[in-house]
Amino acid sequence: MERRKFIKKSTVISLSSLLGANVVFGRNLPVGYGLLGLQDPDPFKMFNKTNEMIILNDNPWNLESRAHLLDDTITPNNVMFVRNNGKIPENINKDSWSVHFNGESAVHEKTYTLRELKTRFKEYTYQLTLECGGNGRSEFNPPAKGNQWGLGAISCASWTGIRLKDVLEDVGVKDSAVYIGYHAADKHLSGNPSKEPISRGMPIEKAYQDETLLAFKMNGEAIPLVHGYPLRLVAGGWPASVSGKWINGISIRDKVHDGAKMNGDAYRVPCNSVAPGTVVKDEDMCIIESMPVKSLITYPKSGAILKSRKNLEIRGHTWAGELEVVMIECSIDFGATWIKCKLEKPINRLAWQHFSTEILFPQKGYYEVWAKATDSQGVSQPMIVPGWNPKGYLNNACHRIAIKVE
Ligand SMILES: Nc1nc2c(c(=O)[nH]1)N[C@H]1C(S)=C(S)[C@@H](COP(=O)(O)O)O[C@H]1N2
Ligand SMILES: [Mo]
Repeated sequence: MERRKFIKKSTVISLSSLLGANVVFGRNLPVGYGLLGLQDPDPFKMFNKTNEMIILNDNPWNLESRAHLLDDTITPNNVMFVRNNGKIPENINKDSWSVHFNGESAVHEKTYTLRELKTRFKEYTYQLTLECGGNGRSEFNPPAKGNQWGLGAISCASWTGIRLKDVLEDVGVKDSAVYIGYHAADKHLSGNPSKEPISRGMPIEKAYQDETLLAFKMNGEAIPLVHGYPLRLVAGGWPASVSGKWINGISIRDKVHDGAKMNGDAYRVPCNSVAPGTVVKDEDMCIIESMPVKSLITYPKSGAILKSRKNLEIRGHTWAGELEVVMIECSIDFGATWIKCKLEKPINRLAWQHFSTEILFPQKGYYEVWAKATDSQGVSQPMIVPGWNPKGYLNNACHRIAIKVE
């Protein structure tokens, strides 16, 4: 009878260090046995995220944050949402990375290495709000297909890079230019190399804004791979799909860019509002530009219990696409009355703003705290899910949290 072979003690020790835990019955492991704990790709470890994030999809990877995780004034990497349309590029070499500029409205075709971009152009740092156009999609009825985002597809990190406009001017832009389109290194899920998973862009005016960056740092460090290393576009205040990750090409177009996800229902909504469920003709759909006014209560966590009747601090962030938020109010009586909260100015254009207030609840019981922001054009957040659209974009309904006072 053949004796079963068991793995060596030294192998058990190295497995334990990989797992971060002692393999207690390691001496019973036969040679060649694959430990489950090692086989599972752990997205939290892989992407350096807290395991409180919500996995919406693993092919492609999509992870959502939660309101209470987003309490920091600047969103750290470990709680920043992840949105991918294709396969994350592998084996990126920053030393050979380059970006090719072309298009009908480019005076010259030109290729820059990443090093040239970093050394030839001036560096800027801005805090920029990136919200997925589909943030809040899960609340639409009839439901919309796609990742069922709740509240957590929003971030405001500090981005460092060069201005897209500086590079565009160096390339030379013809008067005929109306749009730029981006190209990136991620691969289509089908595996077809001639298909791009996403190739969106922005009007030339947005490309020329001071804050529109080709960024190579996030929160002072190299951008994490999943967020676009080594170079990404950041166009704050617009649906984050405009902020292409892993950028290796920019086309200067004489028409609206027609890359992947620029047409049909993708990142487009009915130009005029429609009844829920309506089939909308292609020519009646408009590309989403500046995102609507919105806010998020990040402290306390919904469901918090106050052990006695005392002042409770409420705080969070608010943003309004390209506009500023000028007022934010809270209600503890289901919207019957509202109190104004303290509101900070944005640190720079297109950064989210912080708000806070203190609430003394009148008596024991169950409450909801609602927050409602108003932008500089006098437009406020709706109480309920607004404007149905086929893909469930732009849900900026008020955020509510539950509080129990004992
Ligand atoms: N190359 C590339 N860029 C991309 C995407 C993508 O799939 N590929 N997704 C876009 C979308 S839809 C969003 S919401 C943001 C998400 O950025 P994040 O994953 O860094 O949070 O990246 C955008 N840029
Ligand atoms: Mo998105």
